[in-house]
Amino acid sequence: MNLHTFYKITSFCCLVFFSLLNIAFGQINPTYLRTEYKVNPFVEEAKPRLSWELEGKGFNKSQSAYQIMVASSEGLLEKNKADLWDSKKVSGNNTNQIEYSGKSIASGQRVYWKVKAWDEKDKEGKWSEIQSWELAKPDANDWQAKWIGIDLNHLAEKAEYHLPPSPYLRKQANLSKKIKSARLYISSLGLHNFYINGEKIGKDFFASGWTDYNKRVYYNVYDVSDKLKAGENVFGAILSNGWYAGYLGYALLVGSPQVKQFYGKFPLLKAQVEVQYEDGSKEQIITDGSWKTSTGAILESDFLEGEKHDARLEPIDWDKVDFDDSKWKNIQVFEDKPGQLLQLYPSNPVRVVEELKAKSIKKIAEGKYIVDFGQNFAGNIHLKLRGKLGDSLVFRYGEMLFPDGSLMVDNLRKARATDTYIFKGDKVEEWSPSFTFHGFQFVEISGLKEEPKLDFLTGLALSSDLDQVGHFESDNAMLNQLYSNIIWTQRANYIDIPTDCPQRDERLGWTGDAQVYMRSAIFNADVAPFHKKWIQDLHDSQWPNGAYPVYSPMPVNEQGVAAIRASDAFSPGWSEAGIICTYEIFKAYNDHRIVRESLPFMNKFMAFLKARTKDGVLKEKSFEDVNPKGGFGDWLSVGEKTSPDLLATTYYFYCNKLMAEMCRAIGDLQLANDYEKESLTVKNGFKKHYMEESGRLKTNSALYGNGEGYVEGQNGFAGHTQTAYANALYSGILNEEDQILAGKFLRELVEANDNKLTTGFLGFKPLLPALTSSGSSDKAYQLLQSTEYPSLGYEVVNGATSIWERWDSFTKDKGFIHNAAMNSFSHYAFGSVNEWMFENMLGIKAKANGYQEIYIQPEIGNYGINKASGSFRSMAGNIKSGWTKTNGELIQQIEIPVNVKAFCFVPVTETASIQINGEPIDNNNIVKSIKKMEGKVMVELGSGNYTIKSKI
Ligand code: RAM
Repeated sequence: MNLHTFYKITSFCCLVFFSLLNIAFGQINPTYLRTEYKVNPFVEEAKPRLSWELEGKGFNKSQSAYQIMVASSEGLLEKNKADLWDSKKVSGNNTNQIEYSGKSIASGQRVYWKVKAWDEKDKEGKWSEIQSWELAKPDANDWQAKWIGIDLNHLAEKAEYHLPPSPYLRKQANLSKKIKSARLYISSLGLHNFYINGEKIGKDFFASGWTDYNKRVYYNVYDVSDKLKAGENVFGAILSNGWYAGYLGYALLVGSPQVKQFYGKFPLLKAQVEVQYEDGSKEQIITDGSWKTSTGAILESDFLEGEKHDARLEPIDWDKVDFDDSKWKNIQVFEDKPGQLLQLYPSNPVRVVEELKAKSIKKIAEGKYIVDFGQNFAGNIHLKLRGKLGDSLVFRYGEMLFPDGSLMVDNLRKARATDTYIFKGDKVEEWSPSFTFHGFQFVEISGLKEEPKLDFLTGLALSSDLDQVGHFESDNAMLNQLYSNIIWTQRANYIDIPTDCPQRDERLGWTGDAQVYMRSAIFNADVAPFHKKWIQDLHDSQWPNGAYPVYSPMPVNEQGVAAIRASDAFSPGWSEAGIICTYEIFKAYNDHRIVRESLPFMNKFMAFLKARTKDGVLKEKSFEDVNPKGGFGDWLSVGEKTSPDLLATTYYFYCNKLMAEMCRAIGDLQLANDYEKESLTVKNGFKKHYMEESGRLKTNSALYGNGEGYVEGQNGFAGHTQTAYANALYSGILNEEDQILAGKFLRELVEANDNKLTTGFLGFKPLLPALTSSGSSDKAYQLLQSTEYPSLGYEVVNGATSIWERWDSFTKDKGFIHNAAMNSFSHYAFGSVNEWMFENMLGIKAKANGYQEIYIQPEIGNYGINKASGSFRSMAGNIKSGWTKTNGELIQQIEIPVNVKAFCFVPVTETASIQINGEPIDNNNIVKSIKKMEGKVMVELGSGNYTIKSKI
C-alpha cells in the first residue's frame, strides 16, 4: 500500500467513525432564541411567541421534544427554578411560534428564558443560553406623560416652502438616590431626537414612524440605566414634522388643496423616564407643562425638502445641567386624541446600515463640486470639515448625472432635496441631518472654498434595520450585480414602510409594488417585524367599502377621500396586498397569529371584491369607477396591454385560494370551504369568459371603447399576452390541460417577441416562475441573462447599481428618453425576479410553512449558467444550495439545518451515477429515501452538509 492510499483509507475510516459518532452521540442544542422575531426585545404581547434554531452535528438530526423554562430572574433560571413557566417536556418538532403560556407578566417586568431539545432518538441536549424579553407598556393607564409641543408655523411664513424650525425641549430634574435601572418610554407625533445629559438616546432615525396617527401612534423603549446619575439630570428633545406634519407625496406636484400637515400642524412629544432606585423606590420624569422650549440650529427639516442647520444657532450645552433656560418659553400641553392607540413599535428601527466612502470628487464650477458614492442608496451624508463662521454649504442630491457632469434632479419633481449647513467656525465641524433622507448616488456641494480631501463626506445608508438573511452568487457577473442592485433597492425602500421610491416627491407605501415584491423581500431580509407593522398599516387604511388602498398609510381628508391626491383609491393588483402580504408572512414564518388578527379585514375586502363579480369574474369594466379606469393594470409594461378585468379576475381567484389556505391553517374550516368554493366559481367563470376553445386567452377589447381614461388605453387591450398567461399560470386558475396550453402560448409569445419580455409590474413577477412551471426554464434563463432592452441586464450594462422604475429609465446611447416626471432609479418592483433566483435558480422552496420541509430543486440545464450558489436563513435555520457543472459532472452542495426535511432533486434519470458525500447514493444510510421521477431523482435528506455528484 502506498502512502497516498494509506492516508485515504485512514481518513476515510476517521470520517466514518466520526460520522457514526455524530449520528450516535450527537445532541441538538437550541441557539438564536427569539421572542416575537427579536433577540431580547421589549414586547407588548401578553403571550409572546418564542422561537429558536437548532445546532447539531452529523446527519438527519431533528427535534422530538423541547422544554422551555421562564423565570423572573437569571439566578432562578440557572438553578432551573422556573417560577413563571415550565413547559415541561413537550413532544413535537416545533421550534417556532410557541406561545408563552405561563403566569402573567407585569408591565415593565423583564423575564428570562431558556430551552433545551431532545433529538430524534430522544437524547436530551444542553440548555440554551439564557435570553430575555421585557413587557413594555401595554396598558394605557401606565402612561402619566402628556403630549407636549409648540406651534412654530408662524416662523415659516412667506418662504417658498413652509418649513418651520425645530423646537428644542428641555427639562432638568433631580434624582435623589442611587439608581438601579431606568427606562425611557417615548413617542412622538412627528419625529424626535431625545437626549439625556447631552447624549442622544438610541441610534434610531425617524421614530415614531409613519402610521395612521388618528388611529395608532407608536412608542419605543430604551434601557437608559447607565445614562442617568444621582443628582441633577437633563432631558432634552428636538422635534420635527416628519410624516405627521411635513410635505407628503406628490401633493404639490398635482396641485392638491392640501400639500402638508396631513395629520397635524406641528410635532408633539410624549416621554416617560421611569427610574428604579437601589432601595426599591421609584420615580418618574414625564413630559408635562414644566418643560421649557426654544428654537435652535435646525431651521428647516422635511423628508422631501431637506434640512437646514445653522451651527451658529446651536444653544450651547442646552442639553446639559446648569444651562440657563430662563429665556426659554414654557411648553404647551395637549390632550390625548380619543381613539388614538399608543402601542409599542412592532418593527425594527431605521438605522445607519452601512457607511459609504466617497469614490470621487469633481469640480463642475467655481465653488461647486460633485461627489460620487458609486452606489445608489437612500440616506444621508456625514460632513467633517472646517469652515469659517457663517460659511455655508448647500447640498443637492441626485441619482444620475447629465452627460456634461451636472446633477440630474428632474426626476425628483417637487422634492427640493436640498440640505444646508452653516459653520460656526471654531474647529473641524461634524454634521449629519437628523430628520430627512435622500435617494442618491451623487451630491452636489456649493460653497466650498477649495477642494477638500475626499473623506470630508461619508454616505450613511439608512434602512429599517432588518437582519440580512440571503446570499446569492453565480458565474455570471451581470447577475451578481443584479442581485446587489436588488439588495440595495430593498434597503433604500424599506424605511419604516415599503415605499415605491426614496428620492422624488412620492415615497409612498404603494401596495402593488409591495405585493409583487413581497416574497423576494423575504429571501433577502428578516421582514417579519417590518411587515407586522405594515400589515397593520394596511388594515388601518382600509376604505370603508372594504377595499385596501393603493398606498398605505393613506392620509384621508375630512371628506373621507385621499388627501394627497383625491383620485388615489383602490386598484386591482394593488389592493390585494392586504391578502397577499399577510399570506407571505404566514407562509414564510408559519405565522398564524397574523392571519387571525387580519381575518376580519381580509374578509371585508373579499366581500368587497365579490360584490363586483358576475358569474365568478370581475365583470368587464368592473373597476370603471377608479382613476385610471380599470386600475393601474400591468403598470409600465412594454407595448401590448393586458385586459385589466382579466387580471383582476386572476387576482380575485388567487386571493380566494390564499384565503382558503389561511383559514384552513387556523382551523376555520367553514370559511376555508366558502373561499374554496368561490375559487372554483372563479375558475369556471374565467375559462368561460376569457378562454377560447384552443386555450388561448381573449378579452372583449371593444368594451373599453377608444380606451380613454385607461392606462395606455389607446393601444387597446388583449388577453393573449405574456402577462395574462404568466398570471394565469402562477395563480393556479387553470386546470391541468389548460396549463399546458397556456405554457405553450406563453413560450410562443416570448419567442415571437424576439425572446424579450413585454411585462410590467404585475406581469413580470410571475413571468419567470410561470415559464419554469410550464417547462420553459430555458426561456426564463434567457430573459434573466438578457442585456438587451427590455431586461434587468440592460440596466446593469447601462451602469445601474439599483433597480430602476422603467425598463429604459436611462440608456447609454439615448440618455433620459422619458419625461423625467416619473423616472426613479430606485424602485424595487422589477426586483421581484429575486423570487425566481432563490426558488428556481438555487431551488430553495418551502414545502411546509416556515421552511420545516423544503424542496431543493434548482433549474439546471444548458442555459448559460454553470455555477450558482446561495443561502437563505429561514425561520427553521440556514439553508444552502449551490451547484456547479463541469465536464459532464454536476456537483450540488446542499446544507440542511437540523429539524428540516429536504426533498432534493438531481436532474438525472438513473441513480447509478449519483454519489453523495463520496459514496454511491443507493443503499446509503444518510439518505432517507430515493424516488425516481420523470427526468430526475428525488432524494429525501435530513439535516447535514451534502455534496451530491452526478453525471449529466
Ligand atoms: C407610481 C408609483 C408606483 C406605482 C404607481 C401606480 O407613481 O411609483 O410604483 O405603483 O405609480
